[in-house]
Amino acid sequence: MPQFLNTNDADFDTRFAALLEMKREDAPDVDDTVAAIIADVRARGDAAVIELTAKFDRLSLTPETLAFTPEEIASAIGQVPAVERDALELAAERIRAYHVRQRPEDARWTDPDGAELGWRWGPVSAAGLYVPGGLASYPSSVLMNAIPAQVAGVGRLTICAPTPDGISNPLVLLAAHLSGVDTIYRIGGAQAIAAMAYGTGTIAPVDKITGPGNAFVAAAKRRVFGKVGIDMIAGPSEILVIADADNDPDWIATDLLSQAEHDESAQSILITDDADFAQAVARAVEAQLQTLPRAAIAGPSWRDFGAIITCSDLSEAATLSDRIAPEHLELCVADPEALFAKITHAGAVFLGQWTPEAIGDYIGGPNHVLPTARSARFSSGLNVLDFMKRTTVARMTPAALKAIGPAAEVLAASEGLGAHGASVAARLARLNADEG
Ligand code: HSO
Ligand code: ZN
Repeated sequence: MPQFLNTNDADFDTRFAALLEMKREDAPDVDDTVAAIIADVRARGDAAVIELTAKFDRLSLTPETLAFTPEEIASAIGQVPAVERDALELAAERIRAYHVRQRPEDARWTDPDGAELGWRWGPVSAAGLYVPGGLASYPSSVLMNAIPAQVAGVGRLTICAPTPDGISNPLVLLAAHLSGVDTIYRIGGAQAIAAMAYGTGTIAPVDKITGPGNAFVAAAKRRVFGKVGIDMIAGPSEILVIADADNDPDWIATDLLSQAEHDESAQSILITDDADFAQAVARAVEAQLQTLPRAAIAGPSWRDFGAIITCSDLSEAATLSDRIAPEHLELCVADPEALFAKITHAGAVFLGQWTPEAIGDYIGGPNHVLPTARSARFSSGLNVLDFMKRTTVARMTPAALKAIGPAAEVLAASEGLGAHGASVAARLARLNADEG
């Protein structure tokens, strides 16, 4: 059974605070191992990557076979059934169309002092995407990571995807192909992150690394940060559903389970203003868990971290939601726009009962790489800007320098930085002389 909370209960504040503080993941301490792997890859390049891949993935490679050949990619893609290919193509198209709208504008203007100012956006030169192996090898996540990079104009896109025992997922290769990535290395773990960050004889280094991974990958990303940029370190998935009584309890139950089935540490929460509906959803979840294929994952997640909160009205629901700052927020209420207006912190919002969160995971268009663990308070989902940087630009005319230069001289003197002041003063002196 999940936790049941009611905002009218005397102990609500304490219990809600405990829910927010709940520690869901015990990250194993792999940092020393990861540090050694990174050092090894830096020192020995390809040889280290090949040895570590043989050890962890039971796969024997040479520098020539580190990457899939175009023929291998084409033949794997050829195995994908047409329905799956069509669905993935539609997803890629829709995700691209959404992300194209995120392309930022450059700016240039002349201010009242005559200074020309602005900024110019440009892509990072090369990005590396990590695609985990095993259970969480999601083709949809390949699209969600690679397409924003491609739309940003990143020149070179590389993927690292482990293939334990040589087994790869054809849909991952197809998703890579649809996102314009043609260099795919069959390596994973901390060694893949190190190879992308520092480069090896065969693997060219990148400037930004994104994509989810296990504890080793997360620790490696933290360690190479600074040498390269990284995206967020993703935690287990979360969903918060705010629903009024005018919903089918079965639909809401499935929505809650849709994120619970990702991970035993995932968290699904329902907030409703109707106590009977709360009970109906709880019963529906239990019933569905009897037959859900991934009940062995969703069940523990729901039991250990799930919660059903009954509140007095939807405004109160919005306030609680903001304190949770969920990764995904479904607003299954009569007027979802009005409720959305009251929400400040959420990674992605799904309006109305016809918008299950799974639409956002696959096909809606917005990105599914989203801030978890309450980080929606200060960060956003993966987007085109994550693969771009902004260069500022300034140009002075003589008149502009005359207008604002003297203040720079004053500030330079107050900081004791003589050359700073002199570089302005020299130009102002020339202007005064030319005029004089
Ligand atoms: N809901 C997950 C993403 C995902 N779902 C991939 C299905 N496949 C994290 O936001
Ligand atoms: Zn999902």
